[in-house]
Amino acid sequence: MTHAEDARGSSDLLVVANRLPFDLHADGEWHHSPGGLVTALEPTLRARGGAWVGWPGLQDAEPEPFDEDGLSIRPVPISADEVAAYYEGFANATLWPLYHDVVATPHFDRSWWEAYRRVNERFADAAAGAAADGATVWVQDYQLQLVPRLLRERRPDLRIGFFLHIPFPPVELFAQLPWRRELVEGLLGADVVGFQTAGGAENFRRVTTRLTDASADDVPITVGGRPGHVTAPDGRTITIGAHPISVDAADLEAIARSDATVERAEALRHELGDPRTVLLGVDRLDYTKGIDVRLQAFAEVLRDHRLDPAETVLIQVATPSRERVEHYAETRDDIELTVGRINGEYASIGHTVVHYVHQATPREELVAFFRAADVMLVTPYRDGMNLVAKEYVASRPDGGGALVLSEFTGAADELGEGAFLVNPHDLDAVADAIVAAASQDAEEGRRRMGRMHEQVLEHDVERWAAGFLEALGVAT
Ligand code: ADQ
Repeated sequence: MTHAEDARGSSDLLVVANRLPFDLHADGEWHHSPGGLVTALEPTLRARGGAWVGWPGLQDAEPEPFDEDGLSIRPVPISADEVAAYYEGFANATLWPLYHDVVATPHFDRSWWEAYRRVNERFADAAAGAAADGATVWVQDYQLQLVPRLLRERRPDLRIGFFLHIPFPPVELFAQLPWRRELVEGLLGADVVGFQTAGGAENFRRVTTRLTDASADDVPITVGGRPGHVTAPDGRTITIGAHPISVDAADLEAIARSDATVERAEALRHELGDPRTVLLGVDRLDYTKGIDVRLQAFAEVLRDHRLDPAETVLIQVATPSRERVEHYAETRDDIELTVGRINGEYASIGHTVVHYVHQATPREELVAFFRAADVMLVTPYRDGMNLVAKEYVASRPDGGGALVLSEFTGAADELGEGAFLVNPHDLDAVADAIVAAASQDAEEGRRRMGRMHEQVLEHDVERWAAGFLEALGVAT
């Protein structure tokens, strides 16, 4: 890695995201952190000598920019106080619950808003300093909704895209936000604003005309079809589209097919005591994910003797997440209490009914879990997309397994035909879906899984990135 001061102002394609594709550790070492977004965008950015603008993940650190294999890394520093107010506060205790149907009560705090604006300005400054004349900038997610406008003010020559990874709520909920107008005007600084679902895109379009002086068309917005258009008060036209994100499906399929994974999946089932049915949940530990409802439904299924606790195992993998935000600590306590209760009631010596793992798990191991699971439980109260559902489906080229999926996930729009769709607020329905999925006819199951597998293999994350960039006018 070399320092790249000379790269300033020379990038034709930039991604601006809260986090960089590298994490800076306290010992000064950088570590690559490959998530879905990084996998999808890094190759395109590297091929074009592009730049990634983001926070290195270590508060108070001010590392220098550097180049790594054709990619310019432009760190944006964030102080400890700002992490508390901008990230844990405004992003994760105001916007996150508000955008997820107020599943938890959003907290509105003026000092958090000030920090959010200040940090968004810093991201806009960094992007403005790294972009070449007429460059394309793709801004990511709810932490940076003011950046499109701030960037346009600094650099009117740029082509700016924005993609929201979480749901965009109906105007009746969004209107609670004291700074609603500033946020919408922030997003309208972009040329293209993308959402996970057609519903989210339509919610946003409605919000622009209700809360600002913009006007809009009213064509139905569809995935892969027509986008909507909003005309901003300054006369610019903004394209509003639905671009469902996906996973690196071919890679997951290859891992799932490997001998090592097949053997590991078999060994796992054996370690679990060769149960008849293995159920699985994999989530960031977040109150929106509905981990509580699936545990309750599972307990009722056992209580009502619809599945035999001696022959059934549920594995719940829950990655630690946002632990300094109050709601998250409470959610963790509730889940751990419920797991303890279910095991207290239904486990026996030598046979645990719920295996609970509160750790990040390596990708290969996760895929082995997917292959070992008869039933995957994805039950969020609201979720922008839910990549776990797609990862599970991509990991089942064998046609085995079943997916219980909340209808309030973006993924339900694409996987609804093959999954057991449920309303996660309806405990009886979740319990029924668990039983139906666990006892499905094998042939019918293969048909359902085959259909979903094909959908995800065809609509993978590379196609998502290419589709958005094409809407922005970048040939890939
Ligand atoms: P998230 O809310 O984080 O993403 P999700 O889409 O499910 O939710 O992605 C989670 C990712 O973390 C998956 O790739 C999963 O495999 C991984 N993961 C979960 N638990 C893990 C564990 N224990 N160990 C290792 N990895 C684990 C947000 C939005 C979603 C949207 C994505 C992408 O909330 O709705 O789908 O962004 O746009």
